[in-house]
Amino acid sequence: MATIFTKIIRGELPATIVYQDDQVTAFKDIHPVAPVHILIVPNIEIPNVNSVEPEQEALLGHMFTVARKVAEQQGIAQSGYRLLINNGPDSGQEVYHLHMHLIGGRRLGPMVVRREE
Ligand code: DGP
Repeated sequence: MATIFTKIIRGELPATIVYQDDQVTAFKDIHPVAPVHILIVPNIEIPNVNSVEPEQEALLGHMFTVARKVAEQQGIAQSGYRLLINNGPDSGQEVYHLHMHLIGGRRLGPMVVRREE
């Protein structure tokens, strides 16, 4: 079964794609938490960081150069942005196809809200 992101990458489901090459695809998050909220996704299915392999290091590094390009394209390279990867249940990962959130366009506040124990 293809993941929902694979279907977007193949053009089988609609999405606003802002960048695509033979290794990664970047598209707007359907539930944005900020004015800019883009998902940068490898074209191959890697469930999450627990599954990454040493031979995928070039691909994983490429996700960062694409993040740089997309941040510039979206006009937030200088104002700043956050890159975030959820991994597993405690993180709230919903889609088990590795993806980097690129979030910006406003002051983002603390990375994780401190919880009173
Ligand atoms: P995560 O919790 O890190 O697994 O984030 C999954 C994100 O994917 C979440 O912010 C919403 C987004 N998302 C889920 N389904 C779709 C979809 O069909 N299209 C788009 N563009 N984004 C989606």
